[in-house]
Amino acid sequence: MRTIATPRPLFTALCCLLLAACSGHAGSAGETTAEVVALPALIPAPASLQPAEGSFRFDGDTRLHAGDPAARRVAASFARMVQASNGIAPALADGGEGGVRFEIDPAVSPDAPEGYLLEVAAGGVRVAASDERGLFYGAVTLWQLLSPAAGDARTPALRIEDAPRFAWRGLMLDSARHFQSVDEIKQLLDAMARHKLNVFHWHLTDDQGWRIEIPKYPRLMDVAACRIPAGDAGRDPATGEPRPYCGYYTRAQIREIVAYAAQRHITVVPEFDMPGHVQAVVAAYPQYGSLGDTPPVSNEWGVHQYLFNVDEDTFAFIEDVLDEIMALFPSTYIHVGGDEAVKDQWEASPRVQARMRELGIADETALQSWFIKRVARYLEGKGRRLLGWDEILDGGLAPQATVMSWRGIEGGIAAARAGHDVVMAPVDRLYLDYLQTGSANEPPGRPSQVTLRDVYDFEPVPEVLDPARRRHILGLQANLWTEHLRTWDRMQHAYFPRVAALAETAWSPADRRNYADFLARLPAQLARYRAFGIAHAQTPFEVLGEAAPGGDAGKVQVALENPLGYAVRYTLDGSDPGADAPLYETPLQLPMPVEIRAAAFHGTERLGPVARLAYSASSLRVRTDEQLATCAESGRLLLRLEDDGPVDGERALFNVTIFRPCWRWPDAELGAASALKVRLGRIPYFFQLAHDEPNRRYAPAQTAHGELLVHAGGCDGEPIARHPLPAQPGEDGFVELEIPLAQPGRGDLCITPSGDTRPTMWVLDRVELLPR
Ligand code: TNX
Repeated sequence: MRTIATPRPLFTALCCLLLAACSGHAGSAGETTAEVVALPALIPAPASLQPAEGSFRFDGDTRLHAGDPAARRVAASFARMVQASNGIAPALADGGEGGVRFEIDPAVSPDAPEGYLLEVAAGGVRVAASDERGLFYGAVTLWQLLSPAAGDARTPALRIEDAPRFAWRGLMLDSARHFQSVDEIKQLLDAMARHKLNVFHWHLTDDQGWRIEIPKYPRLMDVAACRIPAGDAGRDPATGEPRPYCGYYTRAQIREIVAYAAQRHITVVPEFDMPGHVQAVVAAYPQYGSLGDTPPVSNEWGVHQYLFNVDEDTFAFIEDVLDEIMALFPSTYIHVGGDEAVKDQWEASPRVQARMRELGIADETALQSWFIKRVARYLEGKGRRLLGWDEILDGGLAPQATVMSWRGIEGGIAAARAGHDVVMAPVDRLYLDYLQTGSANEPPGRPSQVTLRDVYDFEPVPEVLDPARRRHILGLQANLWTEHLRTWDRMQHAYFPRVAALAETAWSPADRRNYADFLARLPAQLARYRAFGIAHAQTPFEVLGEAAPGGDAGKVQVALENPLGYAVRYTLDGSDPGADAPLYETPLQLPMPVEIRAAAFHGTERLGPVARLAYSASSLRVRTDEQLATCAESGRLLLRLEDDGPVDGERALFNVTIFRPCWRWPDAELGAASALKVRLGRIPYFFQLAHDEPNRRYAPAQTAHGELLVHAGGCDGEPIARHPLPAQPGEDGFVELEIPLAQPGRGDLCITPSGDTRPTMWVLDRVELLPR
C-alpha cells in the first residue's frame, strides 16, 4: 500500500486517478498523523478527484444531515450500506454541524442529473446533486470511500466531481433458461447500484420457459412455465417419474422487484421475445404458432424453429400480454427480442403465406419487419418505445425503435447511421456466459473467453461513426444467458468481477480508463464483495500451471500464470505461500515428483486460493478435457457442459465441441506409449442448430454402438485404432477403455467417437498414455 504523507492539492485529476491505483484499505484510526491516509480505490473511477488536506473520521457517532425528502431517502440508503459493510449505524440528525450532509442543490451539475459533488474535509462531508439520482451515486461513492474497512473508517479529504459517461449502464439476466428467486434478484440489484449501473434488462420469456404471471392466459403459468429437463436431471431418481423444472414471477413479486430497483435508481426493462423464441408459448397456446402443432416446452438449447403466426388473434394475444407487462413495468423501453427467428415455419405455413400475400409483403424478412413495426406502433400508442436485438434492423425498422447490438457492433453502427438509438452488447466482449479464464475450475458455459480485460477495454462508441451520430449510442450492457448456469453461485461467478469492469467502461470518462490502475483498485472491490456476501469468481485470482517435460530426464518445466497478471508467489516445501514467498519470474525447472503451491498477490495481500500443482512422470502422461485442444473445423462451438446426474449434488463437467465431438493432444509422445486409457462419460445431446444442422459431422459407425476412433495425425484420415463403444456407460455414468497403441514417434493425437449418437453423446473426461 502506498500512502501520501503530505497533501498534494495541485494534482490534476488524472494524476490523482493514477495515485488511486496505489491504494488499499482506508487508513486505520490508530495512526497518529491524520494525513497518512491512502487514496481511495473507487470503482468506477470518478470523472475528477482532487485530494485536499487532512482526513475525515467516520464512526458510530457520525451524524447524517438531510433536509428534503429526496435527501433523506438517500441518507437512509447510505446508512443501510454502511451498516451492512462496516457495521456502523449512522443516525439521521435534525440539526447540528459536522457529520455528513446530503443536499439537493440545483447548482450542482445541472445538465447531468446523475452527476454529483462530494467534498470530504476534516470537519465534515458534503454530498450534493441537483437530482436524487446524482445524490444517490454520491452516497455510493462515499460508501466506497469508507469500505472495505470494517468498523470505523478514515477517508482522506478530497473533492470529487463526477457524472456518468453513458445513460444506459445495463446488465441482463436470463430468467427463462434458469430461474432465480426474488431474493437473488434483489442481491443483483443491490450489487448493480453499488456499481452505479442503472438498467436491469430482464429476459423473461423463451423457448424453455415463460416467467411472467398473466392472469388472462393461465396456460402460460400452468404449461409454459414448466419443462422436463433432458436426461437424468428430468427424472425423480426414486420413482423414475418426470421431474419438471418450473417457475414464474407473480405480479406481486414483479412489482416488488420493480420497486426495489426504483429505490436504487435502476429501471427494469422487461423482455417478451418474439416472433421467435416462443416455443413455450406455442406449447401452451398452439393456435398462436405457425404450423398448428403442439410442441413441448423445450428442454434443449440453441436456435429453435417455433414462430408466432401473423393472425389478428395472435396480435390480440401479444397486445394483451404487452398491456399486462406495461402495467407492471413503468420502463419507457419494452424489449421485444426479435433475435434468431429462422423463417422455416413461416415458409412452410400456408396460412402465413396467404396472409403475407394479402398484405402485399414480399418475403419473410419483410414480414418480420412488418411484425416488429406493428408492435412498435402499439407500444408507441401507449407512450412506450420498442427495443430489440439487432435483427430488428433487417427489412427496415420504425424510426423510434432502439437497437441492442449483440452480433458484434456492426448492427449498432448501422442503426446509429439510420438514426436509431443503440445499446452496445456485443457477444465477443460483453456476454458473460462466456468463461473468463482457462481454469479447469470454471463452471459450465462457453469456453471461448470474455476476459475481465475484454470487458474493460470495450469501447462502445465506434470511431468509424460520424461524430454527429455518436449521441445515438446510449451506452452498453453485459448479458448473462443462463442455459449452462443452473445455480445462483454460478451466476454470481459469471457476473463478478466482470461487472466491475463493465461499470467503469459505462461510467468513467474514456480518458480516465486505465486497466493497470483498475487492477490495482480491484482488490478493494473484492473486499466489498466479501462484505456483502457476493460470491465472485475465484478463477481470475487463481494460479494456473503449464507443464512440459524438462530438459533433463526426470525433470519438469512449469510456467505459472495468474490470468489477470497479478504477481505470483510460490513454494516448493509444502507450505502455503505468504507475501514473503519467492516471486515467480521465469519457468521453473524442477525434479519430479514435485508439488508447487502458488497464489496470486497484490502487494502483501493474497487474492485467491492456493493452487496445488503436483507433477510426476505419470501426471505428465495424462490430459483432462480442459487441457485438450479441439479439432479445428469443429472448434466453433465449444461448450462446457455438466453431466445430467446426479439430480442433486455435484456433477462432472466436460468440454465438448457439439458439431463434432473430438479432443486433440498436439504433439503427443505416442512412441513411448503401449496403450491409451480413455475415460468417457455420456450426457444428453440437447441442441437445436436450425440452419447449422447440416454442419454436424461424424464418421459413420461400423458396429452397433459406434467406436472410439484414435487418429495420430490430426482428426481426419485413417484412424490408427478403432475401439468399439458399449451400449451404456457403467453405473457411475462413465466407461474406461484401454486401446493398444503401436505408433512410433510423436503425433497429433485425436480422439473422436463415430456415429450419430443422439439423443446422447459421449464426452471425454481424461486420457492417459500408458508407458511401454
Ligand atoms: C444467443 S443473444 C441468443 C440467446 C442465447 C445466447 C447464448 C441473443 C439475442 N440470442 O438466446 O442464450 O446466444 O450465448
